[in-house]
Amino acid sequence: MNKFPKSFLWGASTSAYQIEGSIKQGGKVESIMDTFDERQSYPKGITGFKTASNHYKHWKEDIALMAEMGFKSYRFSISWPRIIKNVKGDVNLEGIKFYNDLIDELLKNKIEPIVTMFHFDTPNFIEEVGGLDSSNFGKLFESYSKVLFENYGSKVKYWLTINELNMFALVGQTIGVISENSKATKWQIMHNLNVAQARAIKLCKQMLPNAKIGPAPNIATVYSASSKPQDYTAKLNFDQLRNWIYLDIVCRGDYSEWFKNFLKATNEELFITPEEVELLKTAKPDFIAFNYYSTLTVEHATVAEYEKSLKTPADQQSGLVIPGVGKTVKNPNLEKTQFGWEIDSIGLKNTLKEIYDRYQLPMMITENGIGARDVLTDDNKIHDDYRIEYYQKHIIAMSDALKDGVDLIGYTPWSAIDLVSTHEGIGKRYGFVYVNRDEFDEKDMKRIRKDSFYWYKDVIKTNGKK
Ligand code: BGP
Repeated sequence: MNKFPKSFLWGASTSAYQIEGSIKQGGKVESIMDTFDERQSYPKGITGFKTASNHYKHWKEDIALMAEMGFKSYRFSISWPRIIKNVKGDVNLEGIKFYNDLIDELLKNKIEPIVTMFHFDTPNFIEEVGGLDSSNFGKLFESYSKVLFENYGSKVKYWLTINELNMFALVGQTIGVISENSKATKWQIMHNLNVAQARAIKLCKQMLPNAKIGPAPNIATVYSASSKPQDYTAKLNFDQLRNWIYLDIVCRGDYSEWFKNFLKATNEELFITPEEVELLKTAKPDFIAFNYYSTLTVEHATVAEYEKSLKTPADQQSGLVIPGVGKTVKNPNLEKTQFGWEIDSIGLKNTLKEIYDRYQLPMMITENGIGARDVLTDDNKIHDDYRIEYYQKHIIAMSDALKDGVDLIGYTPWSAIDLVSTHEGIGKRYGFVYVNRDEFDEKDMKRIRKDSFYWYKDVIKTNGKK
């Protein structure tokens, strides 16, 4: 018997730059992701963010499909460059209207909007004042947050600050979120993002006392590749640099002693003002949202190995090396997706328990899912039994964690409908709904329900009983 509470927020997730398309329409200005095709090291031209799933035009149809699946919630991101036009903060009213209509349509369908305020698509105008390297980033993020809270605060209860803040520091280059002009260290960028996040949380508390706001990093249990003490040490350190430092700062209000020592040991220094120290102390979240795809297995790595690894870029789930700390290796005990990401549903249960144990805050899983090369049959069907199997196992793991007492309030897997992968194009599909386009040919964008669509509909209807 499963343990999902009646109010459980079943739904799914997307992000603006990966689904909307229409990057030059509706008054949207350029973001760092709009030019990713030209900058990335993967095959050029496959990312397709320019058109993506053209949700900008198909949003009503897409929400109707979510309603048909019985979604209780929908986690989407608002595109900062669709809302703010320039460094002065001028507001794009067309952009405001787009999300207003979308939110109204969700509410009409009794779907709770869960809004990510910033999901990788930094507006390019921020470069004029130093981009992510500068503390100006946080100031501009706060002004943008104010516009969101003013316009949508009466309708949106759940706010997520920054998607996968940890990935900026860890794999920023691979997924294209760090500008080529950036000169700051990854830890300074992380700090500037932490301050931006704290500014948004503080403002939210002031402006919207009934709203709930939280961070949304990618968190994953870390295994030691062996029982060698060196590998276990790598596991402990990796845990910190991959997971905890990003949650400790926001939940506990200060960088941990571990992180301060790490900076000393690596001769790095953060530029932090006394005002920032105060701000970080006070801006506490109401819940923790996190994205989970798989666990990581690590072994000790030398600095030389790190240098070597720079030639093969890491992504969110594999190939990560932290100099002198550790590197991820394959886990022989786990199955893999077509794209080599390991599948570990027990790891999800453990990750939930680890987070809850450490912070005792309500949690939401805001991403989880399987990227695959789905095949459209001649009679327009997608038999994605592998996706159903993946979700089935992860839902059991969530139920088990609930039985063990964790406070989990929602699940919005990735993704509601097909969209463009961060760095592997439209060929890597995640949705419950197929969007008819391929890597090199934009077809009609027709939406087709996958087998997993009907399966998930039943899961929601029975509150996870399947
Ligand atoms: C997360 C991101 C998403 C998403 C997902 C899957 O890190 O928050 O934006 O795309 O990973 O990754 P990918 O698209 O690379 O397969």
